[in-house]
Amino acid sequence: MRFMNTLAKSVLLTTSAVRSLTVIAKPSRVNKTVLSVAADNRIMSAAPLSTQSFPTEMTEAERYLFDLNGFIVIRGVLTPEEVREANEVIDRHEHEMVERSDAALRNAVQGTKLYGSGPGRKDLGRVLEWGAESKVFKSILGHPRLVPLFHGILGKGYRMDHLPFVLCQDHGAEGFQLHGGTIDCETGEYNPNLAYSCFQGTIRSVLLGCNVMLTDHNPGDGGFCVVPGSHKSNFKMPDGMRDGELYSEYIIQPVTKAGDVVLFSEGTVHGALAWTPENRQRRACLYRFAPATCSYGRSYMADGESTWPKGIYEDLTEAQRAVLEPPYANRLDRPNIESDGSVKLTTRSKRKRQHDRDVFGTKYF
Ligand SMILES: O=C(O)CCC(=O)C(=O)O
Repeated sequence: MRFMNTLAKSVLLTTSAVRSLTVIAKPSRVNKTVLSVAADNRIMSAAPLSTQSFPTEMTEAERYLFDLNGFIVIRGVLTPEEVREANEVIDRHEHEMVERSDAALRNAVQGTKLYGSGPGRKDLGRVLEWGAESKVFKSILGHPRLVPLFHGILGKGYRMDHLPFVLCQDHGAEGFQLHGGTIDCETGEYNPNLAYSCFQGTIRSVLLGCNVMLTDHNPGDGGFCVVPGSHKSNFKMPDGMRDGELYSEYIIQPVTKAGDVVLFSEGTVHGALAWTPENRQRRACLYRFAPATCSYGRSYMADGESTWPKGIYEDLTEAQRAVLEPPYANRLDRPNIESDGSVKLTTRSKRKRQHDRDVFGTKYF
C-alpha cells in the first residue's frame, strides 16, 4: 500500500513548485490535471507541492534493475530549480575547490584514456556546512524519492557514511581508474567491506554510493562510469580494463540529466571517464550511505568527537538528523525514518537499559 509521503511536504515545501518525474519515479498519487510532457519526454508537473507523492517502497522494477546491474538511475530527484540553486551555491564556493594536481593525488594513470589531457579533478567539500546554502545538499539525506530505495538497499536506520562532496571536471580533466568491487578489481580478493547480498528477496549493500548529477552527462561526455553486474563477479578484472584501455565496451557511462541520481553499490566496479565537453564543467555531488550497523568512513567522529563537523547540524529536519547517527543497531534506541516519512525511535526496554547500566556502568552494552 502506498501513502502520501509526509516527508515530501517537509522537504519540498521549501523547494520549487515544479517537480520532474519519470516512469521510474512513477508517483503513487499526483494531481493529473497539471501534468504535461516536456520536450525531452519527461513528465513535468506543476502540481501544488502538497499533492506531490512518491512510492513509499522500493518498487519491483527498481529491485530488479539494482540487483541485476549493481546500480540504478533515479530520474528527476532534484527539480531544475534545485539544480540551479545547488550550482549557484557551488559557484559561490568555487574558490574553495581543491584540484588533485599533485601526482600523488591523481586518480588515473598518466598516459591512459582515463587520465584525460591534463587537469586533475576538482573536489569541493563541506557541502553540508554552508548554513542555509546547504538546503538542497541536505535534502538528499532524507529525500522522499530516495528514502524507499535507501530502505530497500540499506535497511531501516540507514546512515550517512562519508562526508559528501562535489566533484568537478573541466575539459580534459582526468576521470578515475576503475575501483571497488566485492571482488576487488585490483587485487582479485574478496572485500567484505563492500559486500553486496540478496538473500530471500532482501537486498543489502554494505556501502552505497549516491551520485547526484548537477550537470547533464550526455553520451560520450565522460564522468561516472560503471561495469554493470560486477557486484556479483567472482574473478579479478583482467589487466588493462581498470584503466579503460581494454574491454571498454563493458564499461558504461550512464546518460543522465542534471537532477538525476545514480545509486550504486560500492561493490559494483566503477570509476569516471575523462570529461570531454569544452565549455561545460562536470559537477556531481557524491554521498555514501551505509546500513545502521556499518561504518567505512570515520568522520562521524570528526576530530575525535562523536559527531560529524558541528556545522552540519544546523537547520536539519528530524529525518535528516536521524541519518547522521553513528553506527549501532536499530534496537538500541535509534531514530528511524518510517515509510511515511515520520521519524520514530526504536526503543530498548527500560529494564534492559537498567541492566546494561548495572553490568557495564554505561547506558548501552
Ligand atoms: O566521478 C565519479 O562520479 C566517481 C567518483 C568516485 O568513484 C570516487 O570519487 O570514489
